Amino acid sequence: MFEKTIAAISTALQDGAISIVRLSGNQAIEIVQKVFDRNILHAKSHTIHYGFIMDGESPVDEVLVSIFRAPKTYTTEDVVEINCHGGVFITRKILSLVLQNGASLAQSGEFTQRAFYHGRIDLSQAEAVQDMIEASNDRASQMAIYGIKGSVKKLLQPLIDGIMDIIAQIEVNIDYPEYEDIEQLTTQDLIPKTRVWLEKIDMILKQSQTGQLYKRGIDTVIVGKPNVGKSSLLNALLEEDKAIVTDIAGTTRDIVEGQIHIGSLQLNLIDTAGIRESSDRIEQIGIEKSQEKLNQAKLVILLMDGSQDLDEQDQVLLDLTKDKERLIVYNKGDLKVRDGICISAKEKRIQPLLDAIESLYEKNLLKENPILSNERQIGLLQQAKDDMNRALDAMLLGVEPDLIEIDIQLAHDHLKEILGQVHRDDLLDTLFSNFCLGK
Ligand SMILES: Nc1nc2c(ncn2[C@@H]2O[C@H](COP(=O)(O)OP(=O)(O)OP(=O)(O)O)[C@@H](O)[C@H]2O)c(=O)[nH]1
Ligand SMILES: [Mg+2]
Repeated sequence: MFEKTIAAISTALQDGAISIVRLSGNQAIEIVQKVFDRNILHAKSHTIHYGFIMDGESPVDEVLVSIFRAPKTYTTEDVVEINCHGGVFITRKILSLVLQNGASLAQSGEFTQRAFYHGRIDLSQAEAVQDMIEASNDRASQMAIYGIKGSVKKLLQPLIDGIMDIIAQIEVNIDYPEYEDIEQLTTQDLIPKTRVWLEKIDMILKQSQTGQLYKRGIDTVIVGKPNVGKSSLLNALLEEDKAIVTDIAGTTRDIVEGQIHIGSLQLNLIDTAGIRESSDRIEQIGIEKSQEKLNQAKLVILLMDGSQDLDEQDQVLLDLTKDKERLIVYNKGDLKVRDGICISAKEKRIQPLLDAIESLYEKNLLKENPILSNERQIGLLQQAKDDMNRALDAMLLGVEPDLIEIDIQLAHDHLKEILGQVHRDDLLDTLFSNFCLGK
């Protein structure tokens, strides 16, 4: 399918022990043969060969060359990998030698793109490859490996096939109304089926949205009125003195951020300016930012000064955060012990809060549930859901199946697009261009 044999450095471009120059395409073995001092033209697939890369008569590097013959390779084409010494200079030199001998420089993601075009993997699997590279925590890497193994397809294919059957039946009814032995599909038959599809789609959507939290970390904002110890808490969580702490109310005016891991959860923490009525212009801006961060946050830690009675300002914050996923936390537990989540940020006694966060998300544990792994996929599923809902609304109004078919067809297309079974080439190019070079 592809004329060109491509080559790229597949390892990070920095000095290291080993680097890999990878080639894929039907000329891969011949090209490497031109710069390698051992005969590999007839080498068996999945074998490794020791020798020297040569620039004419001069040895360039001592290497191991791995041969993978089509079709059981990453791209399904012939693939050759040259394991060389890991210096940037020598790796580039070997790459330029194979380019001089007929290979073309690969674009970002082009190896994976070929695997996709040759049908070895679907689009969701290709995306999972990049997700694995970018994974920064256990959950993210776990989701990526499920993705690589094809979990999204397993999840969606039954839905796609089921919907296809219905579309086919509607079309037969339209095309051959005179055939009496073909069952006539009525709107009444379709309604329960559509409801079941919608339920499934909804469940996958919900789980996938939770999955996103785990993958990218949970945006967590610490809010409270001034001086309750928000910055002290951030510092205690981060185990460093990142935010300024003073006994002056209104110390924090800007957003202070940091990241922590609790078990396999990742929290993207934000400390904010204490929220109160203020006439100070700078503090006002800080408070506006706090509210903006509060709106965007997935988790709110509402901090109270537990050594004092709750006042009107606390009440305002309780109201402001009541619709968010939140934990109400009493600080200054060294001065007064309280029921609920009671900590002392100053003395770095914050275990009750850590436990509360873990148990809050424990119930959502992903386990082995396959889910969609990125915004593109989730967006398409959302569109499929909207299409299905439109179809259902029309059915409930008694519209005939042949008029509803268009929405069902749209839902079907959107589901297939998740797997790349229908696609636009320009979109795919953009998608793969975000991949790593050499992947
Ligand atoms: N006793 C006691 N004092 C604390 C505790 N946590 C913070 N403080 C004190 O409370 C004061 C305010 O702490 P900060 O962490 O700056 O409070 P804040 O909520 O960030 O305040 P603003 O940035 O002004 O909104 C400081 O004097 C801290 O030392 C605690 O657990 N116990
Ligand atoms: Mg502060």
